Amino acid sequence: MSTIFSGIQPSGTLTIGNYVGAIRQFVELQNSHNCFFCIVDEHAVTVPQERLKLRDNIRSLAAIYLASGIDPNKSTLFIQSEVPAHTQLGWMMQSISYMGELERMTQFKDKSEGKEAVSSALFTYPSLMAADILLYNTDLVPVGDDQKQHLELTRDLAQRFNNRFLDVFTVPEISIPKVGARIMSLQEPTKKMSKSDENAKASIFMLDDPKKIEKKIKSAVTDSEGIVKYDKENKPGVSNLLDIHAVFSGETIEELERKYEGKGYGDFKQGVADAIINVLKPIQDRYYEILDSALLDQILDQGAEKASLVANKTIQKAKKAMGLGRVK
Ligand code: AQP
Repeated sequence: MSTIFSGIQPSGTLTIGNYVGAIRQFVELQNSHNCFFCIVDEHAVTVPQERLKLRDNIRSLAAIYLASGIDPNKSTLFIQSEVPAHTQLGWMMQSISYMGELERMTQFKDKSEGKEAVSSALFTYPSLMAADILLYNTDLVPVGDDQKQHLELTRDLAQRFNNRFLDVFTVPEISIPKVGARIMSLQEPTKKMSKSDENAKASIFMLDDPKKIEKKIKSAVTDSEGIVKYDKENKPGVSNLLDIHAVFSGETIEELERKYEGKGYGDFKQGVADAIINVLKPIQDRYYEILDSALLDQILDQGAEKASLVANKTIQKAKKAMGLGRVK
């Protein structure tokens, strides 16, 4: 059975972009793969976080994973900072990463743009991400389109390590969903939807109630044409809403274009909102049942233990390959 690793940052409440690009795929994949799903809190602190808020976000993300259908009997769910092997291998990965390749990462450019103080960890984020993935002998990484560049670097680092030292790492493949690989901001549809976007109207959060979802979809930026047609170049707002509708209702873009032919954006937007609410409502109900339960802690404890067993073996191999420590 091949192995899957993927992580999500607890940097805010998840958006429907995170759901579509990541979690939704995970739920399917856990039936046919050995899966490790991680709450990557050490990545979240590469930008400033409020201590108590971060703690809440970590727990909330764990509950969202479970409420969305991640089954702890099939998948290993754990918190990155509870498995120290991540930062250990992260350092080894940094030592074989080049400044030039890290400087080319668009996420670093986007997140550092216009900021006075940028942490060095934000710069070396992709090296830690490579470590996260490589620790588990991962064959496949399901992510949204925005992570493609980081994944390509992970593959380069794995190959570089294997060639320079010993053949320790599996070189992972990337899996990007066919529809909804990049859900865009509702207010600026040429920019991706993000959980840390300062404009709350730009994102639909997985815990938004039905009224809020309807309101945000109604105020989503479209155009003055009044025609529901997929055209990313000229109609980015409508195309984004079509992508969202398709993913949440299971209809194809063509079916939706036919369904809303001759109808205005009002009906279309109501359809988009209904499709999202139908999927999110049961997830939200389960979320509130799980959030404060002792079971959640048990699952995370067991997850950290299971992940550590695999990760520590890889660390031993990687240390030996690099000549770190003593021969035992
Ligand atoms: N808009 C999106 N459309 C599709 N997939 C998306 N992902 C993120 N945004 C979209 C996918 O969600 C997973 C988790 O992402 P992350 O939390 O590790 O970091 P991110 O990609 O930087 O996500 P955000 O929401 O934009 O977080 P912040 O605001 O903290 O930077 C990944 O698989 C990602 O591809």
